[in-house]
Amino acid sequence: MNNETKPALGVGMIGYAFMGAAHSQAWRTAGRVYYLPLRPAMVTVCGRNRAAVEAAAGRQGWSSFETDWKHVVGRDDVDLVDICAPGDLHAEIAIAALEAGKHVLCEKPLGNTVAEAEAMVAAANAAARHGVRSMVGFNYRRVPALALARSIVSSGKLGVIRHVRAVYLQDWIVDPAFPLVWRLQRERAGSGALGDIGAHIIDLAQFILGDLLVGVSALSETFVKERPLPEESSGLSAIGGSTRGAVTVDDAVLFIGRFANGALGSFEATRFASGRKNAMRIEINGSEGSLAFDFESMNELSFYDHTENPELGGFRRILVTEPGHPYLSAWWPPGHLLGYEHSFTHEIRDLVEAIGLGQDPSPSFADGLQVQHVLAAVEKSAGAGSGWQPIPAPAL
Ligand code: SOE
Repeated sequence: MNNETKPALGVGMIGYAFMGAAHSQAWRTAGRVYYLPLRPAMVTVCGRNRAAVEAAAGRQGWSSFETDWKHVVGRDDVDLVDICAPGDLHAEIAIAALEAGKHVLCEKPLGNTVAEAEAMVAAANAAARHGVRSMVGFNYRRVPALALARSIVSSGKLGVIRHVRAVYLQDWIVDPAFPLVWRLQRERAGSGALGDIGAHIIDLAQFILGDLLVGVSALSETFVKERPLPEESSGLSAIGGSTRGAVTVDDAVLFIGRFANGALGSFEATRFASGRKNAMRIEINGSEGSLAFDFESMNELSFYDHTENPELGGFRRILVTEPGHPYLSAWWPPGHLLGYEHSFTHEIRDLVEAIGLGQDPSPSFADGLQVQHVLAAVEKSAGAGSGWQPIPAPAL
């Protein structure tokens, strides 16, 4: 039976910018590459600006468009609401959708605060009792090389895990003339680099290790304190009536952490790593070996086997394109590579498969809440300057 004869899963997406475009690509593709128990139907996309969302509907492949998310949640032809809106809208939309009996996919981070995430988890748990499913969109878990890293660690091949070191480096706001977009406003985004890209490496480290952080100590910085207001500066408070506003989130955060099983972690998330566009790297060191991943070479995983003869040993490159590698069986012959967008197709594939099989997708809202707790702990530590030991200036 091909996918065309499967029952439809009506999808309504809120938001149509970068994440909306990435999710649209996945909704268009997943059912054409994988056999799914349900056929995704791209029913409607929602945005406040009518002209812009109508154009997005045509460009991204949605059958209709809405300008009020409440209409999406109320539509009988929508079975799943996909939230690709800024973080300040996640909780309200997700809770309303779950209470209306709609499955929910919500972009990361789950909410802007722990309280919001807790309310979302409560709504998800109540909805799950009626077979309504929910997932948070940590898409990098579905990069095949990172899914492979998890299976290697869980196999015990690396032995006892001692270190995780992860960075997520961007540079899109290095120019102080870059405007005060929503990602730079606490009331919209919840936090800056920490919640936007730091959330990814926190989730990835915990996912690959199968272990949770139990404590952190942090530093953060806002290098550029104010920026020009964007055109649509609705609700932004200009500084002294000027055309500039205060940046109310972190530009960069560095933190260390300890995992429940004893591993030590070091993490860096910044939007000021000049020259690094979307450089996400993670390395795991264990008593028997190590793994290293660099998103700029996302089809590769470096593996070091510490049990090998050191004179013949060293990191070797695994090209993660074999049919037996995670997600690869549906794609191309070995050596033909995948991209960023495939992680979203894999995410949607796993979500639709779980819904069709009556199972809870992963990562759950509860997983998203756990990341939210780490984000809050990092912010609290950075704010308290806890553990900070000043170095005396050299005598002149
Ligand atoms: C912006 O930093 C961003 O779009 C993140 O929000 C995404 O989660 C990341 O995948 C790419 O960069």
